[in-house]
Amino acid sequence: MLIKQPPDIPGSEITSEQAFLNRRQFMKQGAILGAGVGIGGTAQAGLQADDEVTPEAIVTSYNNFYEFGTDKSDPAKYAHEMTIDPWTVEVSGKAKKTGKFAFEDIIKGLDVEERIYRFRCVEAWSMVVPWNGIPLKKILEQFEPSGDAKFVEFRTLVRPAEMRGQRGLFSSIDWPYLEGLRMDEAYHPLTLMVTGVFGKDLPNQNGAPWRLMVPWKYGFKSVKSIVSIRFTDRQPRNTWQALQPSEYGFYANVNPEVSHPRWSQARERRLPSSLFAPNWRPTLPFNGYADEVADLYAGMDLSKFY
Ligand SMILES: Nc1nc2c(c(=O)[nH]1)N[C@H]1C(S)=C(S)[C@@H](COP(=O)(O)O)O[C@H]1N2
Ligand SMILES: [Mo]
Repeated sequence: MLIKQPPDIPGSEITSEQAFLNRRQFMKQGAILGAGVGIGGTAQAGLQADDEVTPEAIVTSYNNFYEFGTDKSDPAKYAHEMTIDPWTVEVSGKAKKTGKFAFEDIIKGLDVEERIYRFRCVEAWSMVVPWNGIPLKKILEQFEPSGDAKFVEFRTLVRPAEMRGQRGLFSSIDWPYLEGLRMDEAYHPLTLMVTGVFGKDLPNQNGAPWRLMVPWKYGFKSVKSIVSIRFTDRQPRNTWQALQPSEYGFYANVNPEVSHPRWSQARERRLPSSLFAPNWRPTLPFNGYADEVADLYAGMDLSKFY
């Protein structure tokens, strides 16, 4: 993912003693958590028996949000500089209702659900995160997309004055950060527009006030701090694909059999993980959600559509 620093170098690992302590603390709470945060229906789809929720301190401090810098610790340090109120979202393209909308008007009246999802970054680390959010379908339907809307595209805020990673020529990313989904992926019941985490408002570093979450795809699909939703008949050219098409595609479905050109995707480091005790585990097809989503890709060669 990273351009100036390969993802497998030890410096990017969480090595602190605190991380170990958090993990041990968490394991002690595991039994309580299993009983107390039991949730039904699709909320637990894909979770494996040994999945434990990643400590909140890690979820909110080990981030990728290049608008604030490329180091994992940069977003937590600098994302508070981003103003999220007021927040306006522009809806455009192939839909009946388009225009500029206040964020709170879009989500008004829609139920926020808790979904505990496995989360797998293309860099081969992973977490388990209790997100709060609204099924994307419920949000998009309000705009009445037309029949020829085959894809939906999302863009992140561009505001260099508040987003230091967008200043200057250091970054090779052509802002805004852009991502897209096929409409059937966007309407899948697992696809969530996230507004919170651990039962609280989403911290800026995690993509406030709202960000996408598609649990069977690599993390880069889950675009943060969205200000634009566009319905289109053409497959969007997403940021990482534009940057490095041989390494990142449009689909980005988690797939242990398709290696990244620079590393294997067969296994992942479940955080907290340290240099001395790397918490490796096998990566699962579609990140463990194959039963729910494999049908979406029936007949497609997933080594070609990566
Ligand atoms: N706008 C924007 N969205 C983004 C990114 C980014 O750099 N900018 N990074 C992506 C990547 S690579 C990952 S792994 C996830 C990280 O989400 P988290 O920090 O909440 O764990 O956000 C994704 N969304
Ligand atoms: Mo990522």
